Amino acid sequence: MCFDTSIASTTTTVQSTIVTTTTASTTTTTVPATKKVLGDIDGNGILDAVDASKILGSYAKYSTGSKAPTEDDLAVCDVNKDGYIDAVDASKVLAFYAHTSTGGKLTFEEFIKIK
Ligand SMILES: [Ca+2]
Ligand SMILES: [Ca+2]
Repeated sequence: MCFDTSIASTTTTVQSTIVTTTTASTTTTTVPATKKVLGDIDGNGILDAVDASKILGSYAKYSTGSKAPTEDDLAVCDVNKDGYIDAVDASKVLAFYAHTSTGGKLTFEEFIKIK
């Protein structure tokens, strides 16, 4: 007699236990490095006297020579791109602030180029 090979298809219902692991997403509130806006030190999207004074603060900090500005500092604070964070950068921000507050429509980049 022939052995019946047709195995009764055992429908194995694999009970996939969907484990909803709530991964505690540590939301680090660090601003992405790509979102650096020239001159906007405090990152509030507005260039104003606060940013200018922060640039001056950086200038004071770095002028002692005890600490060198980081790439990020330079990227944001060195608005005229001369490699130094100084009063010139702060005054550019202030001048731009004056420009925008009097209805000026130039972007900061455009403003730096012509002023
Ligand atoms: Ca700002
Ligand atoms: Ca500069």
